[in-house]
Amino acid sequence: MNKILEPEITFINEQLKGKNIDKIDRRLKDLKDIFFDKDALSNMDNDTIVYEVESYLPVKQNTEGGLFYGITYIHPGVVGNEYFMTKGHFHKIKNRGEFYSTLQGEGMLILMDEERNTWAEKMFPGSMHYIQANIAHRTANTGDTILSFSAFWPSDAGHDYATISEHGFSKILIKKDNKPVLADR
Ligand code: S6P
Ligand code: ZN
Repeated sequence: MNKILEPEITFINEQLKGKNIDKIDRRLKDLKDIFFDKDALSNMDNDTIVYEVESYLPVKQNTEGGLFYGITYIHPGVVGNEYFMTKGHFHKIKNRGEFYSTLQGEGMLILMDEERNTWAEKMFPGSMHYIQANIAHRTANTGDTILSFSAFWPSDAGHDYATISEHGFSKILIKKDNKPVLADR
């Protein structure tokens, strides 16, 4: 075989393009269980977009041996004093890791192990994050502009959202004196 092919996707000028790009958005109404301050939440517009994800899924979900790629865009904002953030999840097959690499903005990658120890890593353009197997992960936008990052994960990893939806992380990331602080709930 001697063929020179075009790439299936490109990411030029912050735009992911190609066939089969899957796009989703998550609005406040989809995230009711994750934010701590339910009063603040009830006074906000349910339709506010918190984050968007564009993914390139070249193989079927749950395929062993494949890889997925996605870009997450988290809008700036707070619910009460908690930063806009993703739902967060363990992988369904827990021993699957993941890479994140920050494109724009500033934020925090919040990590929690199975014993519910929670810590965070700063995200800024160019920061790289290796999320080890068996670790729940969530990202929060701590800046005034969109936080965007690339993610690379195994196609059989899947997502366990239920554990976080029910029990949350053991700490929340709040804005205190204009700075992000990991606080006990
Ligand atoms: C997938 C990867 C990301 C997230 C995205 C949204 O394993 O970690 O693409 O899906 O950042 O977060 P969440 O928690 O709503 O999936
Ligand atoms: Zn993940």
